[in-house]
Amino acid sequence: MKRTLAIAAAAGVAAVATADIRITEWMYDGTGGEFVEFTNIGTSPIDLTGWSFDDDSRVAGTVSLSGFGVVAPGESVILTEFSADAFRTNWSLAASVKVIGNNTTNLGRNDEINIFDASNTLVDRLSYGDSTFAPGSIRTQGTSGNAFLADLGTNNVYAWFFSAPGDLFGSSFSNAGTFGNPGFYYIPAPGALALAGLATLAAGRRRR
Ligand SMILES: [Ca+2]
Ligand SMILES: [Ca+2]
Repeated sequence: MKRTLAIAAAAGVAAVATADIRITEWMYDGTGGEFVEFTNIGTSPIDLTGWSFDDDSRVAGTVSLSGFGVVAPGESVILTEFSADAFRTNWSLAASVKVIGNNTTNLGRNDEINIFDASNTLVDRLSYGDSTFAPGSIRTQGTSGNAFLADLGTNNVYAWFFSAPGDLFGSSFSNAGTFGNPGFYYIPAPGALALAGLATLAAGRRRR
């Protein structure tokens, strides 16, 4: 394992940790305050003490995420340029939703979201830029972007789509008129996808 990491580092390839924290939503600009959402998609609590965020400069330790503390399975937490209280008020979030506010390492139209664990190892990355290097991908200005579970952690911005009324993520308008679903991520129940697959298969058989 150590040898693998050393080889990856020597090759300039970012090693990706196995911790189950993923980038699950982002809005790079908006009067509701730009934000990034991280979710524990695993089945065990994860302590984010010592973890950090950076944008496209990719420097571990730039913005501390220690304030999130232990993130429970399924829990979504928020990093935003607003104050934490203003953000919760804007999106009508409960006080229990963890928000780290006043982030000054802001996101631009073409930028990157990086999270690092306490060992400064990259855990997840999303590179985006609808105009520069990913033409045709979404521009999350005032409306956030989401991706489904299977597409998380792949750094494929084309798998991301706009929050929409009635979606599985419970999207709604903020007081400022921006649209998204900070504080919640939709994780299908175990077996739900398999059941959906079987239903599709059965429907196909009936058609035949
Ligand atoms: Ca930036
Ligand atoms: Ca969300």
